[in-house]
Amino acid sequence: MLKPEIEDGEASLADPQFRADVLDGLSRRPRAIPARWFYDRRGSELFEAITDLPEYYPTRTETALLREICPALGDMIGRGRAVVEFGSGSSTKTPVLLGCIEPAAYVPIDISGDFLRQSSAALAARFPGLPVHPVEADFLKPVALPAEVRTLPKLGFFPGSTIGNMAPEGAVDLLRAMKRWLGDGATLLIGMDCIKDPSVLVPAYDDAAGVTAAFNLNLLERINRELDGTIPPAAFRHKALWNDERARIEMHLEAVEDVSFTVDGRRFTMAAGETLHTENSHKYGDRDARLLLAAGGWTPRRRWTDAEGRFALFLAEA
Ligand code: AVI
Repeated sequence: MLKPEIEDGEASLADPQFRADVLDGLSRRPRAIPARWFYDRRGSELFEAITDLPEYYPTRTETALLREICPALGDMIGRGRAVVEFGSGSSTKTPVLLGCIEPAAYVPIDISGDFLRQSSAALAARFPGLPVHPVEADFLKPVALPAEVRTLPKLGFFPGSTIGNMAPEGAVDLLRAMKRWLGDGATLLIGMDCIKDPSVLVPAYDDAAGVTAAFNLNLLERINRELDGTIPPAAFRHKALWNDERARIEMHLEAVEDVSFTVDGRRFTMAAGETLHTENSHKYGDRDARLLLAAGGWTPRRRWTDAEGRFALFLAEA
């Protein structure tokens, strides 16, 4: 995921950026904290559990779609590329892709070193003879690819609709940066979740078993643990809503009563009904997605969706 896992009891080692984002996010109106901070160890486990939920269609839909389009992908991409995966470690999707394109090398990029080493070792065992060059880095900052793949043509792989967690401006900046890092002749395979009826979208982010609620509320536990907070999680409830104007699911933590707490020695007060905005998950129609890719410097060549049109994979050229 986007952020490293943090062990329990590491309050003194809190990431300064986490502290700044939380204090700033609690002070601003409307209150908002970037979604990247969901992913401590517990948050990463809860996200894995989300991907198996009956209501959360994106992961299984994208994986099935990838399997289905494999032969076409093999034909279009050709062999001999270095596959560069952004936010690597999706244990099921990566082997599907690597199995159908005969890559020359695999470069997983992830901020979590432990996770990266584990998934790289598993991949190397599964594809003997494939050079694997893990890069421990935050791909929201400039990334240097390993010297071994510098002269190879690249295929960027950015599955999961992770691009949807960024505001469109940030998404465009990232696509442009990817184009610079991957170089001339690069190709990009990117997953984007499609706009659909809120009766499907909202339950995907507010499941009956309450796993997404636990994922959202875990942010408060993380703040308490790492930033010496006194937030009572029971004073908040998970809220997921579809913002039609911005074509995104929003997740919030809503105060169910007037609540006062401290974080890092600073006091904050929230009135009942006030929310802390914790995530956006943008959904893209066909044209929106093409415009986004074009603004990011990529020319869309092919779009595939599942039979129900829930999730799309785009192949684009630099
Ligand atoms: C990681 N990301 C693409 C997920 C999404 O669907 O936006 C994160 C998530 N949040 C709640 N459920 C899943």
